Amino acid sequence: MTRVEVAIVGAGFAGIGVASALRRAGREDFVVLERAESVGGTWRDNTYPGIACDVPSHLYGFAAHPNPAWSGTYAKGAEIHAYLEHVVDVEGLRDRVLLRTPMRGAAWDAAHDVWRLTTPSGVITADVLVLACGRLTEPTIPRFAGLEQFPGPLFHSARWDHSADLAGARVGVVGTGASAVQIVPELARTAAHVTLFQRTPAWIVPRGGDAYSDADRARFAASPQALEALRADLYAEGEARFASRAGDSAAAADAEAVALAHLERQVADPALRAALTPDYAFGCKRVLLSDDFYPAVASEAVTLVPDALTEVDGSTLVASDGTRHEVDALVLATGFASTRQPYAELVTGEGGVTLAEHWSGGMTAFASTVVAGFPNLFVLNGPNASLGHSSSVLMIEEQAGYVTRVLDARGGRVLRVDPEAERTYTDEIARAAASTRWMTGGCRNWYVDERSGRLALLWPGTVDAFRERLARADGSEFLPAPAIEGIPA
Ligand code: N01
Repeated sequence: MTRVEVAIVGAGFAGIGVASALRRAGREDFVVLERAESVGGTWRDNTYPGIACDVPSHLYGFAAHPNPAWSGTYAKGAEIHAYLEHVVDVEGLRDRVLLRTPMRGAAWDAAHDVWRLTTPSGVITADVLVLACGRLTEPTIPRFAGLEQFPGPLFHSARWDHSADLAGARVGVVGTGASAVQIVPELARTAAHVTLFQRTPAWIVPRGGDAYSDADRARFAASPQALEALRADLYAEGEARFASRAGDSAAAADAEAVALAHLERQVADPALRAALTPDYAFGCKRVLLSDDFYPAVASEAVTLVPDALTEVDGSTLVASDGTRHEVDALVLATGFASTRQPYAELVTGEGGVTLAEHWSGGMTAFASTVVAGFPNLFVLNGPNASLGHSSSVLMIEEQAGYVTRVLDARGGRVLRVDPEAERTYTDEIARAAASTRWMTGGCRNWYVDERSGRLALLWPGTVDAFRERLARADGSEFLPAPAIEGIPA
């Protein structure tokens, strides 16, 4: 049996971020459980053609690990995966990461005030449990009638089957989210034909960006100050973008005009343009950045079916308008189970209540990080910790800072979140979210819990506001330790 102070579950950006923060704060007694063969989370799992990050590379990394070697304004998926491997090495975390070690369950042992984690290689006992399991990890596969009988290659965008030869094949793609807009232009270049099923068009703005030259990279390497200044500029640009994504109608109208002009410039056919024009508020769904999606859709290589896929009949895909489309392969870019995280089923807190039960009306946590009924537990990237306007890594860094601060102040005490603090914080979020486009924009998005209608995934503010909110958490979110008979509390 392994005994540690802190067990972190997941070795993606969040797990690596919190492990680095612990180490930098002088904590050594921790392990990171990773179910897969390597670290990297999203950037290990998503290997589809065209994968890149649509957040600028110099903002999409840890502040403590600027990377002068990024290939361009937007990093490719494989580079980001390599970056995370590099951070694990330079932070000295390699021997702390237990690969191929899934958490099968974690239960609070109230008799001993510890978490007991079940893994295939035995039980790990930890004072503190950090869930850094990701929030877009579990592919959503819609239940299309006949899907199982589809005769050709069939896979989800996050489980790309590189053994499938799609060059020269007729490929069906379902979905028009951030993954699909990167995949479709690549497939349009290589496949015989692409048939794209669009249930809801996305708002798309120009991406721009350049490859960095060797001279750029040398300049970044020679001047850490230049890199820091670039990151600060990108941060400020991101924060300025918040208004257009949230509730400010003037800012949204400006951004919407940019998106419509982009569509008009890139798609000449009015009927196709109409089919690609969203009928819900700008910002309600994640705004996408792409310069090559519209040209691909407008090209001969792609047929846009402006309807949902509803049925699979052998190798024929049937859309909700009844049209039938023959394909050889099928790619499901249908997103992820965001509101019901599978890890929540595995974690049992006080009184035998699972995290999934506690979250039956949607995920909640005080400071987006600590949960009533789950002592000494932290969740990263879970309730209200995602962003629609800037880099998620910034949020992870803030949460990791909160974890180390709280642990430093803990002493030996068990941290029990005051349920009232969690409720008040949740109400605060609901008030801030109420007038935002995520709630009022007339779309379906992965940020809102379908059971309660609450904004459960997104932080409804700027990164600065999150930092300020966490700074205001002064420890009163935790219940005082109960008095022990004979010893004053
Ligand atoms: O998934 P999604 P994603 N017929 O849920 C459609 C991040 N990300 O993998 O909108 C037809 O956005 C569904 O339609 P609708 C980013 O945070 C980041 O693309 O529900 N379509 C939708 O169009 C992003 O938000 C990067 O009506 C069907 C699509 O499937 C998140 O990951 C890159 C359908 C799912 O879109 C998820 O993006 C990639 C059907 N029957 C991803 N069923 C970066 O660059 C579902 N759909 C940082």
